[in-house]
Amino acid sequence: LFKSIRESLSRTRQSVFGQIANVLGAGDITDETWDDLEALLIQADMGVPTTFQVVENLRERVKREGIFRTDQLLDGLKKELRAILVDAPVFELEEPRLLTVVMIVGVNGSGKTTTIGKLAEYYKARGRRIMVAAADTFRAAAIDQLSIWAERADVPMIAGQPGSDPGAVAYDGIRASRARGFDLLFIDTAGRLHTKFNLMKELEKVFSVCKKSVHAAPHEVLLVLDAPTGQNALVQAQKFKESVHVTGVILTKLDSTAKGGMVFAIYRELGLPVRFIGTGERLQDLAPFDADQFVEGLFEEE
Ligand SMILES: Nc1nc2c(ncn2[C@@H]2O[C@H](COP(=O)(O)OP(=O)(O)OP(=O)(O)O)[C@@H](O)[C@H]2O)c(=O)[nH]1
Ligand SMILES: [Mg+2]
Repeated sequence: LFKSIRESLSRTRQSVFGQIANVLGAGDITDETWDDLEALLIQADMGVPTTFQVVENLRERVKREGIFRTDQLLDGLKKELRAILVDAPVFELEEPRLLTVVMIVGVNGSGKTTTIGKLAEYYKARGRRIMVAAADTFRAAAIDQLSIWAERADVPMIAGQPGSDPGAVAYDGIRASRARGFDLLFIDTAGRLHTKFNLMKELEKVFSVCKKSVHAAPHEVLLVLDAPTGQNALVQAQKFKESVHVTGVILTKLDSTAKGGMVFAIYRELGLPVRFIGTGERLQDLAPFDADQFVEGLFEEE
């Protein structure tokens, strides 16, 4: 059974957003109300600039709508939170074409390889013909790890020798997908040494191989961010954005953290849509992101 976004928000809800409803007990709105709200949102890992914007917009809304009691605030807060999650552009991964190429990038341990297994399972169930390519060639174990997930999802994998050129593996993946009629290729990449120029250069190479080999490829470059790392993940994200054209985020391990507020910072500060949420360690623990469900899930028990 697939775990829902709401279920994986239970820690975030219990430790922070659930408290907001309590803080907004009946009474008149005062300066203290705004201070308390601000403190809670920052505690939710929403980031300072995003928190300020939400609170500022809510204050304007309150003025406009003539609201003066705290227990009337929650509804407006939900609307302001929802407004941060602007509608995403078309998800190219789901557009019909002969071959869709998707690069999966992110620091080591963020959940790239696991997520590729989950994505393969998810899209296979939707009738796609999927192949995966092991372009994380830095570690010998990385290839084995992807092959375990490929086997679980029952999809074929293309790999090279450990230490071989990641661009060549990506190229082989593209060629094999075409030759065998697969329409969706996920490319796993290395995550080590993200502060060194080397890794970013490798990613750029993989990117340019995709670009040269398939029209408009890579069609998506999905950055895997580890929710428990909170605001640090945003700093990493900027580095990846500087070297490859990142098109979206997959936020993993939401189930094991209270830092769900990060989603708002991803939209507002990185300007990237969240496409999927990692909800656990199993093959099925992946949920497509839904902004309405997400905002409701922050406040409501199942
Ligand atoms: N709870 C939870 N754990 C997850 C989730 N996604 C991944 N993990 C765990 O995170 C750990 C790292 O996952 P990997 O897929 O190996 O990460 P990676 O980015 O490929 O790491 P490198 O190959 O070292 O760069 C594993 O123990 C996974 O089980 C998730 O959504 N929830
Ligand atoms: Mg990996």
